[in-house]
Order: sequence, then structure tokens, then C-alpha cells
Amino acid sequence: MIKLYNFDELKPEEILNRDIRAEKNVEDVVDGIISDVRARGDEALKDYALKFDGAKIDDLQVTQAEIDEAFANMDPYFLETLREAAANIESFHRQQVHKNFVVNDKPGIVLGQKYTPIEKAGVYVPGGTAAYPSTVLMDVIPAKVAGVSEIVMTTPAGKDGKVNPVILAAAATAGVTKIFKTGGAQAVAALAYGTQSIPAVDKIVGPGNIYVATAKRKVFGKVGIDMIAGPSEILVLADGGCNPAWVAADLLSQAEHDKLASPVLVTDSAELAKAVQAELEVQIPQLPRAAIARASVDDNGKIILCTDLHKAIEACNIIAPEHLEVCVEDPFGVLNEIKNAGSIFLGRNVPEALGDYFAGPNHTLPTSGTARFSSPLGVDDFVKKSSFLYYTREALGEVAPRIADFAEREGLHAHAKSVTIRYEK
Ligand code: HSO
Ligand code: ZN
Repeated sequence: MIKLYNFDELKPEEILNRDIRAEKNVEDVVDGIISDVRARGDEALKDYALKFDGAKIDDLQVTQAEIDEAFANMDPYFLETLREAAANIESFHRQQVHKNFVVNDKPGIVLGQKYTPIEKAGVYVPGGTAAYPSTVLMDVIPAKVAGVSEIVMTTPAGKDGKVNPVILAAAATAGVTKIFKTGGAQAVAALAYGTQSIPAVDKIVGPGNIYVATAKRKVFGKVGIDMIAGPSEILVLADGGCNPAWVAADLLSQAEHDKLASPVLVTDSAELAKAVQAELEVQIPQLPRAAIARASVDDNGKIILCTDLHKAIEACNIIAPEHLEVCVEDPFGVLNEIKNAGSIFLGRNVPEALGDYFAGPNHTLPTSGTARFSSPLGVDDFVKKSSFLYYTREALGEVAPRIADFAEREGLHAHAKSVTIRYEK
């Protein structure tokens, strides 16, 4: 049964119990895989596919024929859903595109900043039951909108040497350039360093198991990475006017992802707290993934009872959840008070699943309290800024003595000279 707490009796460290670091043994395995991929390239990837996925791979790259076959076998209704979701995601992310700026408010001086997409992006897609076509859309479309010219996806093949056709259809719908059959830490190494067939990319995004996460941490610096995703989290902030069955269903929608997922209810209503606790017990056994949901709810779930709504919002800001559902009478009235949350679902008719699949905002979100300082995946992850500056000879001449003086005070005479030399007779 989910545990009940009073907010005033909880210390912040009891509210947060999230630290995910790889064990030493994982680190060693990943180090070994990365050096092997760097040394042997494609051959190493094929050996790992056989060893870890039981797949014999002749050609790492997915062919156009395989993609065509995937589309041909798709349920037309689902294909339409994928396309509609993709369109929603694209139009939301178009709003994120930044404008370059140029300032010319002093004579002879032009200052500015421009955005340029990264050239190559790598998208990692896990295999097995965690292969979500929705995540393919969420990770690829922002790159496409940003203007990334080459989007390379890697995902492990099954024992039959094939990639899940739904993943292929989602990838093609979203605009992936090339797809390769490789997974795990070896795929991350391949994307970071390149192999005979896989191009080295500039940034790697996408979720994965602890080996993938550890590999991403290790290649960071050589390439950019999006984030290190921890277990999924939902926090439902609910007032006494909520339907406990709906609240329980929403908590379970995250709980079924992973035994480590954390479903949390924060409420100012003792009555709702009790009712949701009971309702979870009714709904868990009805789920096909009951065992996962049960572990998540019992081991990582919480109901936190607060004296009033403002205290409840304070609890939300401490937890800084990946997903925050604001199921209260006037959700827009409290939006301003919410400081830390990856994605905020406003009102009683907005279950997290709406955002997971369809509405448009990204579902790749900061976890483990990192919403305090980081943001959902988006167009910003696939662009970088360059600043630029221009001075005329006269404009530089005006400030030359000051710059030279500043440089001398730092003991950097070459800096000073590079300015003054331009005005020597
Ligand atoms: N809720 C997950 C995303 C997802 N849900 C994919 C269903 N499919 C992110 O925490
Ligand atoms: Zn989900």
C-alpha cells in the first residue's frame, strides 16, 4: 500500500530519495566496450549484437526496403495517430525557435548573436519493451525543427536481426536520416567516435538503461548529451474536489513504467488522501503490468498531506518532479507559484498520457530533481549560439587606451599591444 506522510513532519531529504550512480562494475564494463568500439568499429558492434541481443547482423544500417515494409504493415489508424502526434509536436517546437539579434545603437559598433543548428545528432532508442515510438517522435522532431542536417538513430535489433517496425515507422515519420542496428553502451560509443558505417555525431540524445546512461556520461565532452534520465516521476497536486479514481489512474500511468518510478500525490485533503490510497489498491490488480506498478507504488510512492494548498505547492517545488499534474479548481491561479517542474499539466482533464503521446510539448524531461536547473528536451538542445562583434577603426580607437590599460593590469602585454599597434605611426 502507498505510504502516507504529513508534509510538516518530513525533512527535505526524506522527501527526496533519488540518487542514481552506476556501480563500479558497470563503469568497468562500459569502459571496455567504448575502447573496443573505438578500436574495432563495426566488427565490435556486430559482436555485441550477437552477444547481448542474440542478433546476427550483416549490415548495420537499416535499408529503405525495411522501412517500406514497416509502413506497409502498419495499422492505418495508428499511422494516422503517429502523424497527428508528430504534427502537434512539430508545431509546439516551432514556437521554441529563437531569433538572432543584432544591436547597432552606438556609431561604428555592431554586436549580435546568431543561432546555428548542430550538424549531426544521434538519437538512441532502447530495444525491447522500453522501445517507445512516442519517444522517437519526441527526440527527433526538435532536432528536425532546429535544422539539424543529419539525424542518426541507433536501436538494437531483435533476435531475428530486425528492428521493431513501429520504431522504424516513427523514425521515418519524424525525419531520421539513417538508422543503425546497434544498442547499449556500444551504440553510444559508435555515435560519439564513429565507425566505418556510423558517422560520429555532435550530440547524443535519448533514454537508455544504466549502461547507456553511463556511456553517455563518459563520452560527454567529446560530444554533447541531452541529460542523464533517472526513473520516471509523476507528482499529482490535487485538492479535495478531485475524483480519487482519476488521481489513482494518473499515478499508475507512471508507476507502470518502471519499478523505480515514483508516483507521488500531494494534497491538502485528508479525505482525498485516504480515498486515493484505497483506490490504488482497487486499480493495481487490474493492470497487465501490476507487478511493476505494485513495486513502484509500494517502494517509491508517497502521499504527502499538507495543511493548505500553498504548503502543497512548496512540497512540489522541493520535489521538482518530472511531471506535475495540477488538479485543482483554478490551475492557472497557481501556475506562477510553481517554480520547479519539467512539464506542468493544468486542470482536471489533463492526464499525463496526453502529454506523453500527443499534445505537443516534449516528454523527454528532467528527472531526479534536476528540474531545479534544467528543462525539457527541445529545439535549444540542437542549436548553439555564437556571438559576433564589429567595430570600425574609429570606434576601436575611442576605447583603445582603456582596453590596453585593462590588459596591462592583468599583466597581458600582448593583449594591449594587439590594440595599440593599430594606432602606431
Ligand atoms: N512518461 C514517459 C514517456 C512515455 N510514456 C513514453 C509513454 N511512452 C516519460 O517519463
Ligand atoms: Zn509515460
